Amino acid sequence: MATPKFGAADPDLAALYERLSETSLQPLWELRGLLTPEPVVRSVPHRWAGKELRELGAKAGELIPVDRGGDRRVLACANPGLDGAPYAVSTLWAAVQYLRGHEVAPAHRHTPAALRFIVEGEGVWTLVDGDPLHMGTGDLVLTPSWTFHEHHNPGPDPMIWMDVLDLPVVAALDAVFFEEGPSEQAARTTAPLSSSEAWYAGGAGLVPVGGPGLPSHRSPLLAYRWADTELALERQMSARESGYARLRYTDPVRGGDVMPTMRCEVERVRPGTTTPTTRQTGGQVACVLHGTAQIKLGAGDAVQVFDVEPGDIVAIPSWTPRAITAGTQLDLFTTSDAPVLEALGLLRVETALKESA
Ligand code: GTQ
Ligand code: FE2
Repeated sequence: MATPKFGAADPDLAALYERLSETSLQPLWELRGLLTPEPVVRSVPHRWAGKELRELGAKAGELIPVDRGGDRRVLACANPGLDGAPYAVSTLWAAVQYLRGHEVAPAHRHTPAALRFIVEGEGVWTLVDGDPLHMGTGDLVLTPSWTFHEHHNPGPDPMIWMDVLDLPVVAALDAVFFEEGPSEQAARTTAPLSSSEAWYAGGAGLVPVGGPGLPSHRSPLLAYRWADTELALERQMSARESGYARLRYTDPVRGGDVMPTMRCEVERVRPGTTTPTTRQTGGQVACVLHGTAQIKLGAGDAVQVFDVEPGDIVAIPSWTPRAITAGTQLDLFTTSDAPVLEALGLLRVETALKESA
C-alpha cells in the first residue's frame, strides 16, 4: 500500500505532499499520536473466566484431534482491544491448552519462548529437549526459546493448563522460526525427577559445582514446584506484617529472570487484605491459582473491578494501575514482559498512586 498523501490548500505544499507520497516519505509535522505524553495502550483490562476456559477447552477436546497438522489444542486469549489479534496483551500470548487422556502433542521448537502454569490437575509430561518434566497443580514449567518440546498424557484423564508465550515480541522483531521435531512416534518418557531439577533444584541457595554447562540467556532450572513456592510464600508472609507476600521465579545460578523475555511472579494475599496500587510499563497476564479476589484495574472513571476465582486469566495492559483485595486467601501467578523493558531501560514501576478510586 502506498504511503498516505497529505492534503494542503497551498498548491506548492500540495505538490510537495504529492512528491512525498510518491517517494514513500511522510512529513512529521502532519503526523499525530507518535510521541504521546504517556503510553497509548490499545489492549484493555480483561478477564477470561476459568469456568468458561475449562468448558470450552473440553468442547474443543471432543471436536479437534491433536496430531500433525493440528499439533496443539489451544484456545488463545484475544484481547478485545487488539482488533482480533490472538494476544492477551500487545506483548504476550496467553492461552489454555487441553490434552485428553493418552494423547500426545508432537515435538517441535520455535524461537518464541513458552511457559506453562497449572491451575488444576496433573499427569501430563512435557519433554524439553528430551528432559521429562511432570506437570502438577501450581507448578511453573518452562519451554525456553528454541528448545524441542512435546506434551504427553499417559493417564486416562484430560488435563488443561495455561500457556504464556512471548510470541508478539518475537514476531514484532521479525525473529520467529519454527520447526517440527523428529517425526517418529513421540517418546513417552517419564522420570521420577527431571535432569534439570536433579542438577538445579538442590535447595535454597545451593547450586552444583561442575555439572552440565549453563545455558545462556535462561534459567537451567525448567520446573518450579508448588511445594517449594508455597513454602517460600509462607516464610515471607511470616516475616511481613502486611498479609501480602510476593515472589519472583529466578534462574537459581545467576539470579535473573527465568527467561530473557518473561518475568514470572506469584503473590499470596490474605483474606480481606488489599495490595498496594501499582502500575508498570509493559503488559502482564495474571492467573488465579487459589482463592477469590477483586482485581481493580485502572483509575478514576476508567476503573474496572473483576471478581476472580481459580482458573481465571486476567490481562493487565501497560501502565494500568492494579490493586487486589482478597476474598478468600489468594494465590496469583503473573507473567510480564518486564525483562524486555528492563534490558532496554524502559521499565517504569510506580507504587501507591495517590488516586485509587
Ligand atoms: O505447547 O507448544 O499455547 O507451540 C502456543 C504455541 C502452546 C505448545 C501454545 C505452542 C504451544
Ligand atoms: Fe510449542
